[in-house]
Amino acid sequence: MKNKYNGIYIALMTPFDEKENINEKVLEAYIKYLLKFDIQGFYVGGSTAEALMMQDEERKNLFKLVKKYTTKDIKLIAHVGSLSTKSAIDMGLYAKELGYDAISAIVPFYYGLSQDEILSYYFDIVSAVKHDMIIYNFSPSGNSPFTLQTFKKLFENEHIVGIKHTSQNLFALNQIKSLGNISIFNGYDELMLAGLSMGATGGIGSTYNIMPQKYIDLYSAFNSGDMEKAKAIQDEICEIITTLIECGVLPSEKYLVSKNGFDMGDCKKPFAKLTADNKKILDKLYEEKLS
Ligand code: MN9
Repeated sequence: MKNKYNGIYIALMTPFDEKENINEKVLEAYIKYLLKFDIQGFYVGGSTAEALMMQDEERKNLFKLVKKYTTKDIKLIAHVGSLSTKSAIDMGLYAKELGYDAISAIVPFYYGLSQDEILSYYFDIVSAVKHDMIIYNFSPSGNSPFTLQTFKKLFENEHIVGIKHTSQNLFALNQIKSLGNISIFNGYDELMLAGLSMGATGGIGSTYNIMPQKYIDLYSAFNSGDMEKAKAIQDEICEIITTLIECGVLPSEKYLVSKNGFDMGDCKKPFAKLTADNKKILDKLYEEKLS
């Protein structure tokens, strides 16, 4: 049974102190708070965690801490994607040993890889780690690094059980769905309802950190066929995300979570700090729509 990861997974943020080290106390308190919501899992060490700006040892430490603080029976997916296959395998083995349910990996995004090279990256990881793998389909350039034929080959592998589809191409999501009974996570939160309509079985998102209940409600409204409610929630979400994009998504999310009492600190360099003007805009957003 490949399709076993469904529902709402928060792409967990990493709180940092002034020296850009993981703030363990805040992480523990923040996880405790998020566990009060009816979510199915955490996606750990992804884009939202700023993991691509961390060293491997720090990424592994994050896996260890999140596992330790997650005291409820929810699923944990460790993102181990790296430019280096060896690093990805090393982090994957570590996450599996810690008891993570699955691993996930972005495609190596620096060199232009051929489809065969992309295939061998994923096959090398899963044949070494032998654990469930969720492909992370995201490309900042906007073009999918994968062809449909590549997806077909990937999903024939017994370990490759799902995809986090962070792409505006929802026709592609639907085509991927037709390849087999796999778990499909919608990746762009502003397209959550559209992604579900085209076949997503859940969602993984960064903006879930600032409004988890909205995604839980949207997902359940969709599943119970209450499209009007689902659409109304999606509209609210889109309005909020428009402001986040205007101010910078990750720094804004950290600022808003900090307003909820969890001091996330600043994003790692080279992310810029929020300007005073942006903070004013976000204060207003928080008061009007998020508190
Ligand atoms: O994890 C996130 N995508 C990336 C998913 O970080 C690349 C999304 O949650 C976006 O941040 C969000 C805003 O565009 O949809």
